[in-house]
Amino acid sequence: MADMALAERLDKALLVDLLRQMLLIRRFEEKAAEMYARGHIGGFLHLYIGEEAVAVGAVSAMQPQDYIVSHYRDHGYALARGSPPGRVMAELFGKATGLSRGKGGSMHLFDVPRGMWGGYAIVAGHVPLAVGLALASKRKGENRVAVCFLGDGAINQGVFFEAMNMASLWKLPVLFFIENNGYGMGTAVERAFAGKDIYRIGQGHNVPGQQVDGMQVLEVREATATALEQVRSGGGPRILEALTFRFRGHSMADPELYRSKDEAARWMERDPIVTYRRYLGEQDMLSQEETDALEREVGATVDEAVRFAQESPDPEPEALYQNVYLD
Ligand SMILES: Cc1ncc(C[n+]2csc(CCOP(=O)(O)OP(=O)(O)O)c2C)c(N)n1
Ligand SMILES: [Mg+2]
Repeated sequence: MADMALAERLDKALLVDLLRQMLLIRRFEEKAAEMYARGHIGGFLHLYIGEEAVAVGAVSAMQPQDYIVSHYRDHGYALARGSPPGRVMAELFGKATGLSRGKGGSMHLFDVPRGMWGGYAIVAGHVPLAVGLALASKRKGENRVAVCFLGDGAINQGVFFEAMNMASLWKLPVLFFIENNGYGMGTAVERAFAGKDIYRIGQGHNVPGQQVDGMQVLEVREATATALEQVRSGGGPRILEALTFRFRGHSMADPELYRSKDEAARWMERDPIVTYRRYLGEQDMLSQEETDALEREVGATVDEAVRFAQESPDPEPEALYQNVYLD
């Protein structure tokens, strides 16, 4: 890995914690898939497996006051931001103890005290919301950056350009974090995007962009930190494009006929967790015993999250009328 110089600047506890977070997201979602298959989770479930280095690297570079506004493949951001796994699982189960009180489900995770402002299902519909938060931050003189995560499928929506234009015109503190996993549902990015480099999509609006390897957590972290610094210092919005791949289908019901097994296998060889764990081992940062202990700890956390979700009550019928309008 080319991370050596990056790793030398970080202490061991942080380096290991990044692995722990990626493992937590992976094991959490493997369990969620199982719970879905067993009928405990209804509606849609979009797994993030394979993309963990993006959420963990990016979120670890954010400050606590910053906002996350994300697309619907959102479990990784909430978990990386420190939302309790039990409450995230309970939301997937539609329980009253869920992060969004059981009303949102997998695609609508909200944890406002931790700066997680959703989880949105309408492709690119959340981009203006992120820009709105950035506008509020600027007007109030707050030091808060809105980090808007969107997929490669969202960049061709008109609303993305409208919102980006406004953000650039008014120099708003927003980072457009484009998670390019190669596909929007079953459509390859080359079949949907007429341009060549997504990270340059903001050029005409004076929004600089950069590309990063989304399979390497330390590189994502470093690139995000640099971009955030520039945005925070008043330079206006920026774009970061992370190249990554989802190892599972678009959602739980996807026969994956649009991509080859070879392509998936090539990306899986670069599994962000496997490569990073190997790297930490090579650097004498993590022994086999420590790795095993980490796996056990994460496994116990996920089991506990499922227990919490299963034992939690359904929302009361009256909850249907709550939080619909502002009182
Ligand atoms: C406005 C709108 N159009 C279509 C859809 C249906 N849809 C759901 S996900 C998706 C693909 C989005 O792909 P991308 O942004 O690359 O995110 P990924 O699933 O790859 O993470 C589409 C077209 C939608 N939810 N919203
Ligand atoms: Mg995509």
